[in-house]
Amino acid sequence: MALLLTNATLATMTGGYGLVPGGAVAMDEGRILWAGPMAALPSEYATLPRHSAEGCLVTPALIDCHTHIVFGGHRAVEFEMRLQGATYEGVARAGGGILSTVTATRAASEEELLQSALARADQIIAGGAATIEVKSGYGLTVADEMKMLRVARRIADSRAVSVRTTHLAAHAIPPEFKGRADAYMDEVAIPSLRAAYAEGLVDAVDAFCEGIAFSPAQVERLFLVAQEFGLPVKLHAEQLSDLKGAVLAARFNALSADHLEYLGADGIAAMVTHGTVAVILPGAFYTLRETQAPPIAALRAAGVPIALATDCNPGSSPMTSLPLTMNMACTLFRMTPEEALMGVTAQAARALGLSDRGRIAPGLRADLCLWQAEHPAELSYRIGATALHSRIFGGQLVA
Ligand code: DI6
Ligand code: FE
Repeated sequence: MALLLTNATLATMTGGYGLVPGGAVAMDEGRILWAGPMAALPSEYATLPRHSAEGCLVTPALIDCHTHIVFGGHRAVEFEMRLQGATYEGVARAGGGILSTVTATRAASEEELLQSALARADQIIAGGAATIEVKSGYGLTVADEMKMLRVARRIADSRAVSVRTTHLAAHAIPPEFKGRADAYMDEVAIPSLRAAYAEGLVDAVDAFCEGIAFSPAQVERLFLVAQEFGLPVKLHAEQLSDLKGAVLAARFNALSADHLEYLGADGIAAMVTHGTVAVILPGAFYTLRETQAPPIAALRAAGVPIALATDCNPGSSPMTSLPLTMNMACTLFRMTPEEALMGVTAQAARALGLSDRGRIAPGLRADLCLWQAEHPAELSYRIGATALHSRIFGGQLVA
């Protein structure tokens, strides 16, 4: 159905905020036909059915480009342990952490996983998202990784949201492979990628490159298989130490390298050369009470696109709000509110390899957010408030 959205302050996110006061957006068949000041509306769109934005700020719908929202159980007890002095890495090495979520995820049925994932998706959507990336990585068997990816795909069947799936079997080494990470790569991570790809369940491939997870050499073997399938790669890199994961990822023309607290100058240079987006995850930094911030100023100076995401996961970032993510990125990392909004729209789209969304421009998907706000900086400025008025998804008004 065609629609003309009127009486809006547009933030088109084309080269910065791209503010258009008194703006309108014409759309049809799920796509934006035209956007600009109402005074300049081409006559061919004047007869479209109208919907007033009632003076709302209108932005591209937000994109959460890094989440782990499919999982069983929760980790509130680990949260308490860390408050009593345990560390994230210590809990992981003692067999808790990610592995406790693996146990709960393996035990859960596909239906149970879907219900809990939908509850989290609903919260992310309530913060303005229309596209959510969802990773596997808590199954760690071929069957359980496929189960997670199937659940991820099903989220889009029952909600007004697009889902992009990422295979992350190389997330942790399960107990049955303890001390045998290479065998895990050969017997689970790579076979599960082949099987999930054959079923059409994979849009991208990711891994956790870290002392408590996989080495760059192990990740490279997985990336070679992704390359064979023509699948784009991403990498959890430099979160807790500098293993030169970003250099490796960039060499494979990765869409993004994510976390990056310990990223060095060599990683930044490689990301510039290969157009790899930096995905910054302030929720994990905050939860783990990290002290080393990612090198935002150096990334900015080098011209690396910077995206933001919730990293919603039960261990290091039990967070489901992109507006709160934006606030944290500004306050903790000194990103500007404009960079933060770019980070959850245009740059998040790049981090997913999606050129059809993330800005308000002709030809792009008509995924929009209407906010009870006058200026886009308000979205980053408020703490924990949701100023979302309503959304338009694929050209249709949704609550
Ligand atoms: N880094 C993270 O922050 C999440 N995964 C990863 O590789 C944490 C996952 C968890 O603790 O459950
Ligand atoms: Fe993550």
